[in-house]
Amino acid sequence: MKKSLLSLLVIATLLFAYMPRSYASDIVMGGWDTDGDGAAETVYNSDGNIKIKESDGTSRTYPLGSGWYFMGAADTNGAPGIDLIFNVSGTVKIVHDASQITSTYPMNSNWWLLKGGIADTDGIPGAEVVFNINGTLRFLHDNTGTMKDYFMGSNWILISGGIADLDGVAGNEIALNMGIVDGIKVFHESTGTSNSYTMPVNWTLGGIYDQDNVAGNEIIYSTSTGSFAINDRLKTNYGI
Ligand SMILES: [Ca+2]
Ligand SMILES: [Ca+2]
Ligand SMILES: [Ca+2]
Ligand SMILES: [Ca+2]
Repeated sequence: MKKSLLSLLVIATLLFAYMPRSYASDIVMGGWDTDGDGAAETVYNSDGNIKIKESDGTSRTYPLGSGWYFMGAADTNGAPGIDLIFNVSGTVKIVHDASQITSTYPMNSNWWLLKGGIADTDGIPGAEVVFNINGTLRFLHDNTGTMKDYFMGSNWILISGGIADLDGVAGNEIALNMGIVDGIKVFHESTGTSNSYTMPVNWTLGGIYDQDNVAGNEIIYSTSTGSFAINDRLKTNYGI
């Protein structure tokens, strides 16, 4: 009897010791150096607000409004600090913790983020955010607070891993599969131009990597007759 009472006391003490200290629903989203001072902050979803907490416990809070979805973290404005990118009910918002400014980009349309679409596409510091809006590529340049649209046609898909440096010049290109007739199109946002490559009816992507050991990645694919490389630096398509 005494022994079981003691056990209960021990259990009660342990329970008390390990009880959560507060019931606020702070959920960690990740750790990034959001203010650019060289040390990581912890970023929380705090009851629908974004809370950024320093290692010393101090914190800053950014309300976003309801119905947000975290799209990613990257330096988007080219200034020190990792910026946080959100879809807030169809509007893009970017939290800049270093300046404590939240930028808002109304999209006025249905859109979706390209896979791998948070990437530098113009060679100017800061990642762009790249969307597909009914066939139009939209580049959000947070460093200037502007967006640029380029209509690519209504029938294309991004090649898997197709946001990559393909010409050896700073900035990632966008490689699109335009279908049987139009082949592959490589879009250069830095110049607003694209190169097109005729493709056979049947081909299988092998990978996108630096095959020729010169700056820039090649698009490698196979057909029934062999293996080939699209080299956008040389604007050629040849057997390997
Ligand atoms: Ca920091
Ligand atoms: Ca850029
Ligand atoms: Ca490039
Ligand atoms: Ca190469």
